Amino acid sequence: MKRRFQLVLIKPSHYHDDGYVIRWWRALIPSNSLAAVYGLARECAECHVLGSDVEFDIDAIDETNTRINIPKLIRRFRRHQGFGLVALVGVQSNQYPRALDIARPLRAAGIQVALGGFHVSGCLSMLDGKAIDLDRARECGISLFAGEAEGRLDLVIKDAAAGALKPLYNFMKELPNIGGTPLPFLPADVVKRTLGHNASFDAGRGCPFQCSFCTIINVQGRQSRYRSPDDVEKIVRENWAQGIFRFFITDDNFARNKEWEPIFDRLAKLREVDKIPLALMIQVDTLCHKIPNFVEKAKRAGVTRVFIGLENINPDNLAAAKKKQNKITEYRKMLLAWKAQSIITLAGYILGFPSDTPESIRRDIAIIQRELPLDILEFFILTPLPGSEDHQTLWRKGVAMDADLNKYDVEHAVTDHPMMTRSELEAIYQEAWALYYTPKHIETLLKRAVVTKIKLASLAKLVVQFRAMVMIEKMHPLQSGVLRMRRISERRPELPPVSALTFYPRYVFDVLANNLKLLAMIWQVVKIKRRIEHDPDRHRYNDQALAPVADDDEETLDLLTKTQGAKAAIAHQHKIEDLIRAAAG
Ligand code: B12
Ligand code: SF4
Repeated sequence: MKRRFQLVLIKPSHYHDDGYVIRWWRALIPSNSLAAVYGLARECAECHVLGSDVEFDIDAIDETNTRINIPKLIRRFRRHQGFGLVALVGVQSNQYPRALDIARPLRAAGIQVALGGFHVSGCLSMLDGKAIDLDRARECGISLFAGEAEGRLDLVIKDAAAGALKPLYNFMKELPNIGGTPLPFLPADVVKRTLGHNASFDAGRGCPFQCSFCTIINVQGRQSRYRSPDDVEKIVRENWAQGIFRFFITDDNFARNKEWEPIFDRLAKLREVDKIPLALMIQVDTLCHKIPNFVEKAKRAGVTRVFIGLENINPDNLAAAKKKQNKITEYRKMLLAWKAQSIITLAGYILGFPSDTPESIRRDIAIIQRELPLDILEFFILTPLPGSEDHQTLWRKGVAMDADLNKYDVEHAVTDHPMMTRSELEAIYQEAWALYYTPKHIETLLKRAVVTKIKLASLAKLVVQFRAMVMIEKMHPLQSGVLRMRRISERRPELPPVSALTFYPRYVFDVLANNLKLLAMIWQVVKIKRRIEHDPDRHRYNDQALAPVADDDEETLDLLTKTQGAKAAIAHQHKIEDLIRAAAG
């Protein structure tokens, strides 16, 4: 009889403010970290890395949509005399406390556990090897993995099979090339537990910029490493064979992927020649429209949604975060370029930069609504995430930061702000969603969608999702899903226990109340959508945001006149234009 190595890959979720694990009947997007490690594990099994007399049983579990049944897992490992490994995959800082709670009973049962992802990698890249809380994992015998697993997972699996996992695997100094490595993949039954039947893959890693709040550059580096167009085609075809044709390309900045053009060309061929109805979402920077053909080729490749790291409209704030590449004078040009291709624009917007106040944030949101042709705005609280330069600076100076890693989810204030208390910052963060997603502005967004030929139903769905999640479920839309699942056993162990008599009535009430509120919200947006669809003048709609960029924008737009930083940015731009003119003679 062949021995069977049990490889269970778990992507942990984290605890909501209500004390329970965030888990849904259907989550938003499948985890790409899980797909990446699953793809590598599948290759290890196919190559028989443990010899020809060992077979693999591999499971991928995403806790955001699947319950981790610990007693069942323990029974399974006992049946196989502990021959296997539980890998806690893609663990972010906010997920680290939950990951340890999953690991503890497994370790107590003698099961081998390894843990990797951004928390461990970020800490080992920027801190002292102990911070933050890494010793907690070591104390219960969890093996830590820092860096990327391409070309290394077999080593961990072999050590686990020999019962000799090392306490630490640290590959932070050797970032692998990812071209030609096993491809990210998740079986259809895992993908089916998410909404919209999406798959995800990273076509590249690394970003050349140096934003001080960013962890990515310190974990994945600043050089572009990429998959080949052949690799990307294989990913698409393998998913298409399971009926999946929508993809989230997770590169933090696809515009700086050195292979963006051949990859787009190949995707365009798959759409136009092979008739795969691709629908893609990508992430880019605010200067992407300056790359010749980038936006047009994105359209041909099948991009329907683009996420832009806008972050802020005040140049002083952008400069404070070393995000000088974001030029507010280019924002309208860039957004109009995407609109011209009928692509839905989503932008990240960070609150809590040093010169932000509740008043300035309210003013800035109103300016965005009026003057920027942007569809979806996503708010985040500026957070010193472990692995970022910001965090390293505060940590070295000994500045107080919240000790609870569960709160490092970019939705909580975890350190002091010069102009606001932590609760004021959290309050304006909550208010920001309500300020942007008003019924009036939703109507404007849908009217703009008609004239820019964006499918009203697609935008309406996104608007509901972004409005509802924060207002009803008190959760960021990127953590969202359909029908929140809660179990009494998934309450955070540090919190006082709750009796079944209190838990179940509260749970039933919350599910009913929240879903009724959601239905009311959907109905409100549907009514707005229908009103617009029946308006005979809908194709003649115009407003300041949709107007072409004009020479006098810098005198008429609040975007370019309301802050000192904006005025300085305009003066700087004029100086550069003068120098270019002088150089040209
Ligand atoms: C795609 C993405 C999402 C997607 C999907 C989630 C996912 N992880 O795939 C969505 C939109 C849902 C999302 C949501 C959130 N995200 Co996100 N996301 C990303 C993004 C852009 C890519 C993730 C990815 O696929 N990376 C590529 C994979 C291959 O890298 P990896 O995860 O590090 O895994 C490699 C190694 O670490 C290693 N490895 C990983 N695990 C293990 C385990 C073992 C045992 C071994 C041996 C090796 C190993 O092998 C892998 C292959 O090399 C990253 C940024 C980034 N560049 O990674 C942010 C990032 C991970 N997200 C982040 C955050 C904060 C969030 C949210 C909390 C935001 C919010 N409030 O909504 C939520 C959390 C929701 C959730 N359930 O994850 C932060 C985490 C920072 C930190 N220090 O914790 C990041 C780093 C971005 C940032 N702002 O800095 N996210
Ligand atoms: S542009 Fe985005 S990925 Fe690049 S350094 Fe800045 S925040 Fe990080």
